[in-house]
Amino acid sequence: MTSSFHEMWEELRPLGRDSSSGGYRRFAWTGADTDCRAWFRAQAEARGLAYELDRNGNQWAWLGVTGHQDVAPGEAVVTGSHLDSVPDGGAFDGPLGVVSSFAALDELRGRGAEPTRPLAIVNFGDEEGARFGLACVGSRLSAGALTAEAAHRLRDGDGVTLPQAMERAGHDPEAIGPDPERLATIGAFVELHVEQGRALDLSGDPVGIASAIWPHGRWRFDFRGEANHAGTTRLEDRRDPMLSYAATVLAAREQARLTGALATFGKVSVEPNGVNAIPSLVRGWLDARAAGQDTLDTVITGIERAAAERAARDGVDLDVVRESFTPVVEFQHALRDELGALLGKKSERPVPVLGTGAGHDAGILSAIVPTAMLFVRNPTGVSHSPAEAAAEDDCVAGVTALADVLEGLACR
Ligand code: HGY
Ligand code: MN
Ligand code: MN
Repeated sequence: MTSSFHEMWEELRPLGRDSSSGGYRRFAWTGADTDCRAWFRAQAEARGLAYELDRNGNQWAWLGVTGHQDVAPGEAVVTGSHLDSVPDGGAFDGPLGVVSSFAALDELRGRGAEPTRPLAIVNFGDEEGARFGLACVGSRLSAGALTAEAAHRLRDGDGVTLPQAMERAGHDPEAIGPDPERLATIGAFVELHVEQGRALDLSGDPVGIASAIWPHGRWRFDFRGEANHAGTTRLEDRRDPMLSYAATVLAAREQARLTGALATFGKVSVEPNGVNAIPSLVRGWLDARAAGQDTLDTVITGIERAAAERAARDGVDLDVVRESFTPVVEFQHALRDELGALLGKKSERPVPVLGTGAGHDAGILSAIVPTAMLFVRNPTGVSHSPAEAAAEDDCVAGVTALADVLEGLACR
């Protein structure tokens, strides 16, 4: 198993990696994404698994059946994650779950375990939403949480629409939409993921089980002022949206500090973006998350109020658009406890159960099918950065844990 993990990891490692930053740029429907998809398909075929590309561009590899059409409702056990990345992302967020899934299958075969239920590995498309601004597009479309019409309106930073990008990558954009029959085959979905925090490092455990995902969303703040000459326009004559934006960034930080939430402006675009011009438009994207819905509402209201007050002082117009939102996810207790019991058999102490502020396809699916997650220790907690890490021993422990779970769920 270790060798199959290692080989797969090495094959995947160069795909979509930027040599200057060392980070990954595996954005949906780009060449790097196509390379990752080809890798997935090759892994499936090398193992004699039945390969399927669904209407939304999610890839599936089935063991024991010729495809989802052979599977009765609730019969399948499915594992997997995603291969796309944030801009200059790390190697583990997503790929660890996909590579571990194939390695866990190899481990099961090595153990001589005989599945009594169909097993599938999935690579969900466009989990990060790095290109079109909305996370988990593949799973949302399949789950009916995003309509085809709304997806058709998505555009990337260059104005390319999602349908155009799909077409260029050889996928039919007219096919996208809900996939209830395929999802109904899933009796349990288990996503393994690198931890995006330090809870396991602090507790000294290589593997943990997810309890819940914080409610989270993305909001776009458009501050419109007036372009003018930086060297000749008196301060009192300016309508400078950069000032309103800057004050809003500070207000977001303050709201987060006061409430124990998280609020981040990580992406900004400026027009005309000239060093000697007062901007006409500053567009900033807020990512906000909190343990509870009430806290998140308080934070967003506070930030919007601060932005509106400052924009009024600056003579700037403000529009705020909520671009995406995922409510709190509480993973199914029965499945979570089953994972705890399966992993507990081999461990001297209970496997830790932890919440996370990060979003996942598992969270989207949890509204429809029983879903659980395994986390693998991240020694620094750093994620969405080239510095993201996991020790090889911990990756191996993750594969073993996933194999134990799949054996327990599917090989009885
Ligand atoms: O942004 C997120 O939470 C994620 O990692 N998709
Ligand atoms: Mn991520
Ligand atoms: Mn991820």
